[in-house]
Amino acid sequence: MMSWEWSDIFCHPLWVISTVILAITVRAQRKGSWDPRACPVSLNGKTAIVTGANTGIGKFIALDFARRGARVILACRSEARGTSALKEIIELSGNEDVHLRLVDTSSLDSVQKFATQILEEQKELHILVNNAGASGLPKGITADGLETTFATNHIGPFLLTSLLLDLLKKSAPARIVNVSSLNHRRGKVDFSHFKGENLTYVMDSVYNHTKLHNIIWTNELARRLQGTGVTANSLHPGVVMTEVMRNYNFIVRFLFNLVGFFFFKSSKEGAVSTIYCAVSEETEGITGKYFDSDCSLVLAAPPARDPALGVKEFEICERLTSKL
Ligand SMILES: *[C@@H]1O[C@H](CO)[C@@H](O)[C@H](O)[C@H]1NC(C)=O
Ligand SMILES: *[C@@H]1O[C@H](CO)[C@@H](O)[C@H](O)[C@H]1NC(C)=O
Ligand SMILES: *[C@H]1O[C@@H](CO)[C@@H](O)[C@H](O)[C@H]1NC(C)=O
Repeated sequence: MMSWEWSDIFCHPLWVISTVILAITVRAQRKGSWDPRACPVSLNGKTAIVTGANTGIGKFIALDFARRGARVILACRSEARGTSALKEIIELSGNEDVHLRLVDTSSLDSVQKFATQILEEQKELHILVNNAGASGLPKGITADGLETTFATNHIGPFLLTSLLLDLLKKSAPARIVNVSSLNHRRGKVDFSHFKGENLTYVMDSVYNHTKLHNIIWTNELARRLQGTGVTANSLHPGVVMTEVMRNYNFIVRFLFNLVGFFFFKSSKEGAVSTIYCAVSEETEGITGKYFDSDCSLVLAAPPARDPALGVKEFEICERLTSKL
């Protein structure tokens, strides 16, 4: 009679060896992407805003801009976490012109206040990185009557960008960069989602929808900005070990970290495609495009490239944010 244990399977040398080979192969594939350290572009005299800059890739994006000499505004939700990121970025970059401003993108009121403050304080704005986003948020409706993940990842950033658009135009050439995700390919367009209708909360589905809307919106924005000197692009940062996962339970995070140790990018690596869109000479003047995590130009999913959907997207987002 044969008997076996799970450990016989999982600890089998062949399994271990093939996993290690696979991990090394996958890691090796990350090489060859654009290298921010080799990019000489200076941001002296430029002003940049990075949302969600207190942690993960947002922090590395902000640090890169600070090292290039930009005035950097960290747009963060938590004052405590924002302050510690601020100190760290100033220390590492030696640039004192880095500032913390608070915003919670899930609240239209908070976005409005943030934008008002920026418009009062800044004469120019050259780079806006919409990086803040969350996945795995519990089901819920915000005070504005919007679904929580949609409000945080999409409608809040939409309003923020709209309110800062004139300042960006005035400062042209300027760049808007939206951190989307490969997950957008699994997203579906149903505008009733914005108010929390017809949604199922499984396997990141809501996050995936919001990331699709990010690109639809960005592309329509790019069409509207033709000729203004302001560009708008979106990108996939890569599968990054970030605190986007912080809303998941311990087990999910543990597994994510375990797998991630081998296969995922660090936050620093995840920041690269955003920095590429925001500062590189290669992307100057490029607009309405979607970049992969290795900085290559790729086609977003078909709905994201549909101009008719873009028009509708704009109409609906404007209506939802216009009661202010
Ligand atoms: C979404 O839900 C509403 C009711 O909340 C329903 O009338 C509508 O048909 C649904 N739409 C889709 C696409 O299922
Ligand atoms: C969301 O996207 C991720 C990554 O592409 C995928 O693994 C997951 O299954 C998607 N969720 C749904 C409900 O399609
Ligand atoms: C860029 O595109 C849209 C998606 O939100 C806009 O809503 C938003 O202004 C901006 N942000 C992100 C994260 O994509």
